[in-house]
Amino acid sequence: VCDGAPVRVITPSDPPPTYSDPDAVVIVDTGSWSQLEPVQEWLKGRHAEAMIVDHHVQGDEAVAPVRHIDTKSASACQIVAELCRRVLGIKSIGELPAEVAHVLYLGVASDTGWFRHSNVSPEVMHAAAELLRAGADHVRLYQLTEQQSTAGRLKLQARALDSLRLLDGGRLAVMMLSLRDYESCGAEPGESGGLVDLPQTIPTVQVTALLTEVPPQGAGSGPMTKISLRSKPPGARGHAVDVNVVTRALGGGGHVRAAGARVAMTMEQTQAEVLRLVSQQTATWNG
Ligand SMILES: [Mn+2]
Repeated sequence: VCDGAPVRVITPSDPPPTYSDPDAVVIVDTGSWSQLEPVQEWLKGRHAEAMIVDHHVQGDEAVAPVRHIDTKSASACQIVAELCRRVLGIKSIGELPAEVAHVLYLGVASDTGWFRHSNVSPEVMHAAAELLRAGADHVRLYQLTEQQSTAGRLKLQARALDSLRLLDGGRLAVMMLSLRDYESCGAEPGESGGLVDLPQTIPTVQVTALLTEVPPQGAGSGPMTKISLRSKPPGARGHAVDVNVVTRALGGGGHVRAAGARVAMTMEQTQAEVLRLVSQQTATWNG
């Protein structure tokens, strides 16, 4: 995606260099220590130079002294596009350099489910139009991100769908993927992205949950489950589940419509907890 741009990717196995001494650190799309853990020590030494640009509700105030947060933005890239416009002193986002617009378009498109989710707004469509005007290659981005499936991922999708259970009177759809499922499908841990959305095609379903078994974190560690939750926006009756409330009760966080957590439980125990917390919200619904 960043073809030719001077970008360096840092991963937990390839940590940020201790010698590097940046003038500023901008943290984008998160503001919580839980998600910044691999670089937490590195960041703490650069606290005075750190800034957050984010659109999530959650965040730890201690992460950075400057926090630019707009929870109404569909995507952090939408905020970054506007900041770039101001930094460059140009009239519109449509005048951004093409290589900058290109990567920002990907953030805007993927955070809105390619302009289908409830967070789509006139503002985000306008930003997307301007990013196209600036030269974002949307066809190439779609191929690079949405048409890169593997046989393993498709088999994993079959496993997930096969595990589907409808609970809470058909309002909650739960799918589970064990470590053995990944292994037998020849799939990598990251290959379950997007699967959580699939049961939303069932009309009665209000909340979808994908529970995945987390590999043991060392000798003697107990079971761990990763939870991904999605909820549909209010329908004709005006009912909707706030999945952020559910994951917060389990030590996680996110958005009203999309949230996640990691818990020290088996997948079956996790399902019971998710069901209990979702039905707390749906119990007040009439019909
Ligand atoms: Mn985001």
